[in-house]
Amino acid sequence: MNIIYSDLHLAHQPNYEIYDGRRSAYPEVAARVDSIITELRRLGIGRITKPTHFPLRHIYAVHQKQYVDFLRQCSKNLANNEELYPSYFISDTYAPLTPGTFKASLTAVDCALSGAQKILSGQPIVYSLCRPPGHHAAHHTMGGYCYFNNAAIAAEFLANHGSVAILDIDFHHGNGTQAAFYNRRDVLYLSIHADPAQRYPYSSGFSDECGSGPGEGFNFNYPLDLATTNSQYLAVLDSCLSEIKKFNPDFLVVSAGFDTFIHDPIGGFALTQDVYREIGARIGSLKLPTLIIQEGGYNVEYLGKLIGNFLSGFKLNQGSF
Ligand code: Q9C
Ligand code: ZN
Repeated sequence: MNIIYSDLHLAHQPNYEIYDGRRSAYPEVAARVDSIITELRRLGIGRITKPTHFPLRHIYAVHQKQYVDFLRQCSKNLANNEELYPSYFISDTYAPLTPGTFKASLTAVDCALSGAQKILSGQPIVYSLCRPPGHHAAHHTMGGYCYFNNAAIAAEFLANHGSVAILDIDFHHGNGTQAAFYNRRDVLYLSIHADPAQRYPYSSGFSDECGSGPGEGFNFNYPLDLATTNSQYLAVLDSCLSEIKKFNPDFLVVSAGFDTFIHDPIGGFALTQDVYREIGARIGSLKLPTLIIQEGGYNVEYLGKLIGNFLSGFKLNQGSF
């Protein structure tokens, strides 16, 4: 298994988010990556390589050019330690721009695309350790700790070579990813997440959002109760997996968030650490070429362990098919 990682994410370290009108601690911290990489090194389960750089046109396939230009220019013009919430381009108050945001976000995209490239060249599983995460970023909006939609950009890249299913297991609905492929039938989107009536992003992720036009029937949302247990979660995962089998894609992209963990500080179903091995194993049993993209997960102490479990289970079951 290949693991794509770069330390350039360190350029992005916001000091605060605005929650309920007040400044509060920013949960999407750089230490998340240390937690992950330390555990993956300890387990020795993959070969860690740096991303290569890809041209901006891959980002323009998902995001508006003015939005990309704005992010670049704005990051450049900010003073040290300054954080900006640019009204036209934001969907909420959880994604500030800082001087290093553009560079870090571009690196996260490079991690995703480098992973996709490896999948195209025949690797069965790649884990792209993207930070910042991406699935809330839409055509011209940042939000929910996300700036560029790493998973959507990688899926679009893979879609030039075959059909793609995106399975989003972050605690939050991937509103940006859903929107990117809502009217497409060559890219299936499925998401298991907290009921948006109760949790972020509030305005999408309901079960009646099924796709539109030619994409009707190619979008699946599974909103769940906050008290969801391991066995309830696995049953819903199985429904997703049977939809994916029916669709029979050439590639699978997993938007892998670990904020579903019971002790996550901002998310959290009732899922315990061992279930991630089983979640990985079941997804791996599809035996599809799979690109795993890191999304959320904010319990820094456990995060590495959760991902280690997930990838170990995945690898064990997928084998090298
Ligand atoms: N103080 C991802 O997991 N809610 N984004 C903030 C907590 C925003 C999560 C409220 C959650 C965004 C990628
Ligand atoms: Zn999340």
